[in-house]
Amino acid sequence: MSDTLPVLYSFRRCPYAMRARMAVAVAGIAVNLREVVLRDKPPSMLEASAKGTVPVLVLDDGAVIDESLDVMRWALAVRDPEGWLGADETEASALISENDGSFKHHLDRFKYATRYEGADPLEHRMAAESFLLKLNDRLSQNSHLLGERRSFADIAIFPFIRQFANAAGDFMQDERFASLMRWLNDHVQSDLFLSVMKKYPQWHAGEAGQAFPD
Ligand SMILES: N[C@@H](CCC(=O)N[C@@H](CS)C(=O)NCC(=O)O)C(=O)O
Repeated sequence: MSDTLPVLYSFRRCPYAMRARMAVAVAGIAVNLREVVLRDKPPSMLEASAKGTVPVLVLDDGAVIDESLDVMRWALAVRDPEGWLGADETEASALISENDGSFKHHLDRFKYATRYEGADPLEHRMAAESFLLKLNDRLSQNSHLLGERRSFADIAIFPFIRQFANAAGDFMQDERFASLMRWLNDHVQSDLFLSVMKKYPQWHAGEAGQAFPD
């Protein structure tokens, strides 16, 4: 594999890394993917970005992009074949800020309640509902969050809704979430998502990494 490809440090199950991988894949940008184990982060990743979160993209000129939304924007600036950046940017940012902010806060405390002292999972599930219903309302009017085609906001948000739905089980089968679940299932079963969820072994220094997308 060429040494000049950008390097993408990623973790398969991380929703932030998923959205970055989907943007890189839709743009058709070849990268060298290094699968990270979060409790055993490679020193080269920490040298590139000391905050120690995935995804991290290291470009061939050494520039580092270590926020998933920035990785998405970088990839789509190279090529945006489906026009993901064409949807209303203000609405997209408002939805993504709420997703990454309060919804993610409640998702973590619902899903991993034991990691947060005093967190009551049901309280956090209830607090997350307003965002889910807001999305459901949009999705009962259009097949995607900002219109009839998938765009930046759908891809940035659905990996987190997937995590929530996996943890919430039957709760999400309620009729109130029908449009949201239809949208979620479409994304989870999409060729794009399946293509970025292949399993790769942990990368170790000195190894070649994986050709992505393959
Ligand atoms: N704001 C960052 C958040 C990334 C993030 O928090 N990723 C998690 C994994 S899902 C992580 O790497 N956590 C570090 C750790 O668990 O050690 C982004 O959008 O890229």
